Amino acid sequence: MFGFKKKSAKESEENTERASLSDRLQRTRSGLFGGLFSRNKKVIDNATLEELEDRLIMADIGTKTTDQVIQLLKAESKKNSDANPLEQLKKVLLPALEPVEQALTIPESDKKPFLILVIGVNGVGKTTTIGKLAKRLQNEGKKVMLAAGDTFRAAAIEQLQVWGERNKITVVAQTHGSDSGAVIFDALESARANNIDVLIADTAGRLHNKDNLMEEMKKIHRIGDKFDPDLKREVLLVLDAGTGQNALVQAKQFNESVGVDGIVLTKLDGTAKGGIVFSLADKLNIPIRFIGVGEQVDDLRPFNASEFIDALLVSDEQ
Ligand SMILES: Nc1nc2c(ncn2[C@@H]2O[C@H](COP(=O)(O)OP(=O)(O)O)[C@@H](O)[C@H]2O)c(=O)[nH]1
Ligand SMILES: [Mg+2]
Repeated sequence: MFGFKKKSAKESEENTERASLSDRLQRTRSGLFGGLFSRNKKVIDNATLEELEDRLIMADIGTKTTDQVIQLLKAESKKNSDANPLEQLKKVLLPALEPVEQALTIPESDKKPFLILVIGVNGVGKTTTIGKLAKRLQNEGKKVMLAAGDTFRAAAIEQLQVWGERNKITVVAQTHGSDSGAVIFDALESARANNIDVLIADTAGRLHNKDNLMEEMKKIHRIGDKFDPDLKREVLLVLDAGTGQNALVQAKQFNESVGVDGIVLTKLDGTAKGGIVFSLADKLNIPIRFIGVGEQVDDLRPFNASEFIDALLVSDEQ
């Protein structure tokens, strides 16, 4: 870690957390910056800049952001040539991610529940994320209910039910093949009757073809209005970081069809393509609510731009 001096107990604790985030992001980190900068090498020379440029492109950061980084870094190193290159990099990278650091907040309201509609293609980690998120909200003292809106796959309903049982969270479900909108409508009624704070609804990720999937999502969205035109909600899109530029394509499609309020970027622990977070921030500017860095229940973390960048910039030698 660069630039850290004497630490208080609290700071050391935060550092341990950050260190473990950097472990989780190890593949992206070593792909991006591994071996490029040493503490003793103060000046960023042209060869290093060229190598960095290649790596940023390889990491799916996108050409535009890559150009910005390289240009800014060139200017920065001219201005202040004995600055720590990692600090310069952080200065350049942080403004790219800060605008999408916006936490998911559940508004205090007499009119419950708040609906979180979880959408995304098959296999990105929707159901797993719902489990993690439900637990997190429960720990914050919220009453949570789940709706098994992925009626397309029987296994998806079971997966959610198992999860609900383990954590003592009610799961509203109907049989495989039933109408997803009807399940969510039922769940909304039940949640209101039971004074539930947050209803998290799972949805299907594959329906014959893309148009079909988008139509279904629109329909489900309308169910909320039908239940209560004033229903407060969050359309939460789950994306698998490992799919790189594909994640960006999916985000555009879902955003155009239903409007996305927030993104969860999963599987950052297993991929070298974590740079996609920069592309998403640059191209779409949709808040990134959480990142998924593992399969365990506490592996869903609020997205924090500074922590994320620090985790990527941990120098190899320390
Ligand atoms: N390593 C890792 N695996 C994850 C993460 N999130 C989800 N997964 C795994 O991805 C697979 C698909 O997840 P699932 O929730 O069923 O996806 P869904 O089809 O979108 O509901 C499962 O094996 C999960 O354990 C993550 O952040 N990291
Ligand atoms: Mg699922």
